[in-house]
Amino acid sequence: MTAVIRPRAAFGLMALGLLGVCCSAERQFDEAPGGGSAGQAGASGTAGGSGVGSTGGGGTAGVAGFGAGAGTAGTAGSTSAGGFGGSQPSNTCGGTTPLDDEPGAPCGICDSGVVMCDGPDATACIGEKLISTPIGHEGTVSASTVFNGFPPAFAIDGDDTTSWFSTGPEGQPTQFEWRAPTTECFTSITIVSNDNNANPDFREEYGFGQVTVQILDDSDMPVWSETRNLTGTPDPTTTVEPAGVRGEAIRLLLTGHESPDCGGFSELRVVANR
Ligand SMILES: [Ca+2]
Repeated sequence: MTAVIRPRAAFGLMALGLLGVCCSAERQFDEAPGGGSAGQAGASGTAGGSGVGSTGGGGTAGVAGFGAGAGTAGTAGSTSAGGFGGSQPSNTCGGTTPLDDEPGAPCGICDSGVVMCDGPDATACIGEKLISTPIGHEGTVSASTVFNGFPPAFAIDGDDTTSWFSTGPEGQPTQFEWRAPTTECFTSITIVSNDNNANPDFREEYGFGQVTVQILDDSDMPVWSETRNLTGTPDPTTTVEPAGVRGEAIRLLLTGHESPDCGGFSELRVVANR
């Protein structure tokens, strides 16, 4: 290393010439210009978290060497690996697509099923009851009027040659009620005419002009209703399909009596999902 002559060195040379030896001064002069040690490499950055997708942080800068001269620069820390791509889950099934129905909620006919996950981005209605069951014979029946010898029970005996008959118009709709032992999920209600009555004389002119079918809840409040015309005679066999309405009774409001002294039908068919 070439010594640079500085004022202090000049003084040293001068002192050497004048005073002979000044070792300590010369030793300091020889060692001072040496370079510092290399800086430490920066630490590697921390990898980004899984699923977040952010890039990992850069390494920290190397530490400069010590000493009078600058040390070599520290090596920058290696760049960390980026996080895995993708977005964070945003629905309760683990996917990112908004779900149509929330898992755990009731679903299906009469809320008989439960919404469950069907993969990360879909749901399905599980456990829905879809078995159509004829239950007309399980009910108890009554009517606002009864023609002697033709009781309401004739309308649920499974025989379309027998009919219930009322005593004719009564200033308000004639009512026929069917009541279940417990709540049912109604899907179909059919009124069968007198067309096949055992007595041919009863087959025509003993029907009605219109029927309103109501489903009643356990407080006898209507929760569903549909009105149908019964044009012609015998009345057309008429079916209404509530598509799954929970209730405990069915009420028919019958108007437009075809005869002033009698009117009825042969069967009330009731279907429920169980
Ligand atoms: Ca019958």
